[in-house]
Amino acid sequence: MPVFEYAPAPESRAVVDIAPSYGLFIDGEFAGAGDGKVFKTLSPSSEEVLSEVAQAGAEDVDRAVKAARKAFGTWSALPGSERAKYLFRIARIIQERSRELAVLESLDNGKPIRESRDADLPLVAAHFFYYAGWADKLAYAVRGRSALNGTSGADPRPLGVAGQVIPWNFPLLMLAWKIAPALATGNTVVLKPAETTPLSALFFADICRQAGLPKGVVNIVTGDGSTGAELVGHPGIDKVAFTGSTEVGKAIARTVAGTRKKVTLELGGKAANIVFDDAPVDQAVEGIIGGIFFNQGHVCCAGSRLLVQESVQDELLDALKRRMGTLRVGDPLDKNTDIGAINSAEQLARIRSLADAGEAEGAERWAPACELPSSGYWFAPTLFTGVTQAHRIAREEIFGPVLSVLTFRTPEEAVAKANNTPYGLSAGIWTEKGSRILWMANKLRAGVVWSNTFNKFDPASPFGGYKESGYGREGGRHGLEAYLDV
Ligand code: TAP
Repeated sequence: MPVFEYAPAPESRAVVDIAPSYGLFIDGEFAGAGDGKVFKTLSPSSEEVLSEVAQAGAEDVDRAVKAARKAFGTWSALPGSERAKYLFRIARIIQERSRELAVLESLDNGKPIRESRDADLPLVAAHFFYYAGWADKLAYAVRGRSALNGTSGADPRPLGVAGQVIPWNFPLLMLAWKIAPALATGNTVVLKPAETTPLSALFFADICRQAGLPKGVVNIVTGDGSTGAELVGHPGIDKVAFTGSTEVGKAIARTVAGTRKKVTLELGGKAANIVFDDAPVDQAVEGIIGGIFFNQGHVCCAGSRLLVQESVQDELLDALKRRMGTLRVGDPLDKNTDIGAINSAEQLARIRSLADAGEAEGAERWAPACELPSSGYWFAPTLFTGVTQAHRIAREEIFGPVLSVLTFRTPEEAVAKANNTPYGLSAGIWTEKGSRILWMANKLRAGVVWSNTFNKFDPASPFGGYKESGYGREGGRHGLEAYLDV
């Protein structure tokens, strides 16, 4: 495997101007936390401190919720066509500033610039365009509603103030999934980005000002889990939208139980990517590579379990290993990089410990020869064979570039193994047989099933899980219902 030492790329770096410190964005203004607390955000590829960011406490969260409440009256009263204009404006500014935002995201998160530029940013803009289009058509947002209550043509009502908490793996994209439908439906928001990736949300706050969005409609409170818990528990919010781990999702469900708050949870996953013996090997290999190594495997719907039909196991694994040997790990700002930095020291420690557990439990570990950069957080693309369903690497979400390979003989066995997980977010099927795809898609307990592709996203398509992967849907028309009083 080629080795790429981390070397700052001055040219790309110059397109983004990161201030030495940032305040919270409340009621249209940036200001420090009431108690003056701050935390540092660093680049996981170099461990360089990028900026110092305000750590919101209970009083700051309270101020943000009150600002959102004050703004709700006028924002929700605007005709949908007027709200749409703001969302279209935001979408266009995101496109105009996409180079800057892509570099920022790669610096703060560690993801390859090719991915932030070609996947994250276009999808972020697409979400705002898509939901802008819905803002004046909300009477059609809830299926069957007009027929049920006879209010044909009347818009369903927004919920009020949404408290939104997002993770670090797709910082700006998760923000777009949350903020675009909330604003289109007339809600106002307080959003908390993850502690390790706060910067793109703060740049987005600047975009809101640039777009002339009325004060208080979007508020950004940066901080750690304690800030998230303050927001979720605040009595002034009407809706909680959370994306993150199943563990924190369960804690949030307990917090909001018995309150008036409506909640949607997008949680973890352990997807099966299922390859049948009639699948074109080269195409399947590309899908497996993209399924697990895209975004360093920090993807809730990552195809982290490869289920391969026994008769093609050897051929497929040979081709997969050859392809893994061509992956370039290193500087996220290098356009040739395939796998960037692991987002944090904590996440790296978790990936290492689960990979070590895989070896200790008897699975066979393989990685291409790979010397990793000396500073920053890195993990080589790794493959485990001889994995059984009892192994931790087959059961637990690793959220890193680690693939566990299991085999099956019959479609029934593939379905049983794929469904043998507490999660149910996504799955992939590789076969030439259309009837088998339909049969499998019906049997798989996964919110999204891809066939002969993987990790394909579209703002018009609903996304969400079964079982411990959460409840509620984001994206598409379904994503509007989560923000409407139906
Ligand atoms: P978490 O540790 O759950 O953190 C997610 C967010 O919740 C962060 O902003 C975090 O703040 C905050 N938080 C932590 N404790 C909280 C609490 N008690 N109350 C309220 N908020 C709290 O997850 P993560 O490590 O950032 O992200 C990885 C997980 O997200 C994976 O399990 C992944 O599968 C899941 N994920 C799911 C999806 C979908 S769509 N299903 C998409 C992306 C990621 P701090 O960052 O400061 O801890």
